Amino acid sequence: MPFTATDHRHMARALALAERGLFTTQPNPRVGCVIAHGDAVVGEGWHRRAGGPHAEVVALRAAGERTRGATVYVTLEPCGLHGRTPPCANALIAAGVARVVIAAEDTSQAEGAGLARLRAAGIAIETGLLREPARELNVGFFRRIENGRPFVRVKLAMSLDGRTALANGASQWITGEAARADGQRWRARSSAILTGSGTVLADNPRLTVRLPIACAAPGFAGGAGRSEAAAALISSKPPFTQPSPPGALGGEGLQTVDPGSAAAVEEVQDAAHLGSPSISAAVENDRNAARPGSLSPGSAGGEGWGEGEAFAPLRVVLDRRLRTPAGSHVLDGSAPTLILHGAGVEADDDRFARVECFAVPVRDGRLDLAAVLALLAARQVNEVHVEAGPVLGGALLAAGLVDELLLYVAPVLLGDQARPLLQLPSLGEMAERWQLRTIDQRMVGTDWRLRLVPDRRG
Ligand code: AOF
Ligand code: ZN
Repeated sequence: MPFTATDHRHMARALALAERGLFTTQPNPRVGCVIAHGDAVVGEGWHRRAGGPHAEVVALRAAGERTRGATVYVTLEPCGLHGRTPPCANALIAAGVARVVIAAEDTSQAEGAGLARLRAAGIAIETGLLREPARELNVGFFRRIENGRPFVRVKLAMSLDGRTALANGASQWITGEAARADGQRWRARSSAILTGSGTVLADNPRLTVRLPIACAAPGFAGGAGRSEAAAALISSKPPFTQPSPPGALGGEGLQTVDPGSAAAVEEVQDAAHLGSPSISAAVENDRNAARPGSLSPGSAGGEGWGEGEAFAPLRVVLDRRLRTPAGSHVLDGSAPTLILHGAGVEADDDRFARVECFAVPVRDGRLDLAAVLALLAARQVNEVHVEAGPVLGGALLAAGLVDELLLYVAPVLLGDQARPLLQLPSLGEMAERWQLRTIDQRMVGTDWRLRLVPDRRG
């Protein structure tokens, strides 16, 4: 049976709820759930953190007695396996729901037979409503489950003439404050931040998440107290819009939005504008609820996402010879940190006392990048955010391991002596050129932000 406008509206709402877990659910997926009788919503929920109740359970609790005969809209197939919490399939059966509408199938639950159990209990199951945006919201989770490696997003900042630093290495700053704040939000949604020892030596980055406080704090209401960054994000509406791929709705807005900010509301509206018209109404409904301070307890899992609740991404440094010097920020113990090095290399001092060191195979004189990603996937890393120099960025691209380039372009010129964006093998003919596809383009403050997907070559 085709999905109705009501079905679309409820699932869009479930997606907006799921997106509130953007910074907190790792390594779990972001999942939202709406329980309804026709147009009337009787319960809502979203998954907040690993170990906590799943979206369905939160929504069932909110609905109480009104679950009997209801339709459940959930952005991910209900689980049939007992993980950190009991299977949602059982809870749905016990609650007496009549119908379950699912956006995306959960490929990690193949063994769980949750759907078969629901069917056997006489519950009608329908799948695929807004599947694409639901998968987009969990790109890393699905990449890890289905491909055995994390989703790799490489962040780069360059001048208009494609340079990332002066010849002497100076690079702070090419892009403006708004672009740098935007970059922080992409860091915040990732499970790990990856760099190379060259970047550590050159820039001594912290690789921690520093979200603008006004965006992160509960009760953020925009207006006068709004941070620079939030304001910048609000003004970052695209002057023109790429045609979005079918079903890409909200992919963009939903995935970049900070659920606690007024900017979020604006960006979700962008999402609506980019995608299916059925999203707009749900987004409109979510307008006020998107602010943590205005969530009613029980309606969507209690109060919203707050400061200090965000997951701290793992800092990962590729350092084959353990060159990271004492005093580097990445060694300060302020965030979980993993230093990956070649076999047989050992530090003869206590530089690494506050971090974990781990050996990975070396290939052609470099750490084997596929092995690095497999290792991170085994540690439940969903999205990797790469902030590195031209060597590591180029090597990842050349190895076909980049899923997305997040490229900030500043309207400045650094000249031909300055350093290039990516180090890639030299090309003999144009047919060998690297082809990228633009999936989003917009202004962030005074800079451009492009999101690009490398097309596989050959
Ligand atoms: C979530 N949140 O709302 C749903 C999930 O270890 P557990 O018990 O938290 O189970 C995690 C798995 O449950 C997860 O990988 C996914 O397959 C399934 N569904 N997970 O974190 C949710 N509905
Ligand atoms: Zn579950």
